[in-house]
Amino acid sequence: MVGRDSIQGILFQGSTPRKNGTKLAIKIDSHTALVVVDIQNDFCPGGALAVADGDKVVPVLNKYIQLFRSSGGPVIYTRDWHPPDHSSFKTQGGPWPPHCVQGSEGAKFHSDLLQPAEGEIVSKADRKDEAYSFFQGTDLAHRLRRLKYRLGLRGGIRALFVGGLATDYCVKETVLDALKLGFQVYYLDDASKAVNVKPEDSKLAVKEMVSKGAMEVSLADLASESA
Ligand code: VGL
Ligand code: ZN
Repeated sequence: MVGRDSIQGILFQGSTPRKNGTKLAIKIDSHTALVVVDIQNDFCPGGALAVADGDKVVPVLNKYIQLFRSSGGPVIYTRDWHPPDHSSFKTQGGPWPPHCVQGSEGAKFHSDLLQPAEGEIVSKADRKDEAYSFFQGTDLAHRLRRLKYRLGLRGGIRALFVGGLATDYCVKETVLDALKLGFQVYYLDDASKAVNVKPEDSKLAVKEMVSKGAMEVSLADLASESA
């Protein structure tokens, strides 16, 4: 049954009641942006910093991308985009094997991912310093503000849906910064996988995001209904 809070178009409706007993209902429209985090070859099986089952999120993210495209919600693709001597590389005393080197095959988006349109890509950690959040050292916040004017939006972008690789690094830090900036943030649990340097890292990351105000959601929570 369609409740009295239903709104025209696509509803984001929790199939299970949330903590306060209410169901979630959020319309995906031009005020809601999707952030597809680092779906790059190096984070997928066979890559330099492979996340277990990293490629499994590709078809799921493609569904979110199609949903946002058909609902008028902006889509942003982020990428880890390091110089060959990046400070996070073991060769430079950092914690990671060299990965996502600018222009390399490993830095390319997974070939099954619905590819970005021109202007939808945000690159980070493209100089010496490490950054896990896509709000750090990038123009992402500025771009989200600019979308408001380009789309003629009253109120601008209010909510961000964030999913991808990896839950315990770039997804988490991007979500936490987005919350600090005042966005409503939805963490896409079915579209994210963790590095899990320690096996419990994924769980801890989700716990932290949720405790700071993000909502954990999946495609199964999506329903399409009309008023
Ligand atoms: C990432 C480790 C190193 C990520 C990037 O995208 O989560 N993780 N660089
Ligand atoms: Zn990196």
